[in-house]
Amino acid sequence: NSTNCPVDALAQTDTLLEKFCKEVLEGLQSKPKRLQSKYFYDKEGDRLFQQIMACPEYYLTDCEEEIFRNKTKELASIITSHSSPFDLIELGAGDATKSQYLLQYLADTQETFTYMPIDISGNILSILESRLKREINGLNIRSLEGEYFDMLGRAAELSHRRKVVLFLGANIGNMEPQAANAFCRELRARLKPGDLVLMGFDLKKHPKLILDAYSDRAGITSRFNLNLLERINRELDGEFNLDQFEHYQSYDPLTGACRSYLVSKTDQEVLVAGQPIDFRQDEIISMEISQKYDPEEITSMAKQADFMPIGYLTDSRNWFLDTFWQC
Ligand code: AVI
Repeated sequence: NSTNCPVDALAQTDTLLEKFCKEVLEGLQSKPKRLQSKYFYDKEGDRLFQQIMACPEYYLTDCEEEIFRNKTKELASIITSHSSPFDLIELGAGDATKSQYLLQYLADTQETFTYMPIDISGNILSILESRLKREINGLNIRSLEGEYFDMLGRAAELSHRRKVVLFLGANIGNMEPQAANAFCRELRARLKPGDLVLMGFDLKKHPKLILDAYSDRAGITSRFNLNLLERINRELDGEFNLDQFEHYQSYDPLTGACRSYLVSKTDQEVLVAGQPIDFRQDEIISMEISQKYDPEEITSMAKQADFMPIGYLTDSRNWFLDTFWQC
């Protein structure tokens, strides 16, 4: 089977690395070629994503931060309106810049809860954990490294309180719309009546604003995409020449799909984990979707997954929306 990894060249016991290898080879042997954006986030990818969030064109973080900074009390009151004790679980917590406002507020108002950040990057979790312990007095924190649902299962073993699940930063947009619907259904199936979800969506807006956010002038988004090829070189004995690929971004206002690609500049053969991968000049690798929604689509996504939308908050420009869904 040509998609099998030559695992003898790799650490046999390292199942994460084996999965990475298998999924990379499957993606590069598909037509069209694709890679999964969840693999962007190694140490260098984490660093580049921090830089993207600080780019003037990348409005998403500023918008959601504005909601969490200016509307902390409203957010907290929806969470605590159900008077039973809760734990806060954050899927794809990253550096938790936005949720930190909420955590601080809940800690200041004497709520007793455990914060369980889940992320695929152990590197970002350890940075996060030491910062939050330093900055929020007495915060109970239990980091969980791994894929969302594996770690949600682990969180359910550790917590017997009502669950409030945060899924912020428009992370849902990094799934194809059908996969996002399936994700919401699965999330609902794993929660119980009374549990709450707080989810962040980037809204449809002027196409140029969206396209600019993903093709910043400083070229950081381009490096962020190319870093996955570099990661493959580092971890899977890849032989990509980064100069032979370029970043291309598109946004389709009809569907709300904002997509990134890497384009091969020449005909070339690249070895990855010992397997030859052929590229034609101008052939693309599909890298990431950042889907944009309108409020009606968000409501119907909630309903098809059997959640009840109970409230939402937006930033002052109406560019970003955080919605509460009740189980
Ligand atoms: C993490 N995620 C929501 C980001 C986004 O906007 O899709 C990742 C990203 N890709 C390029 N820029 C930012």
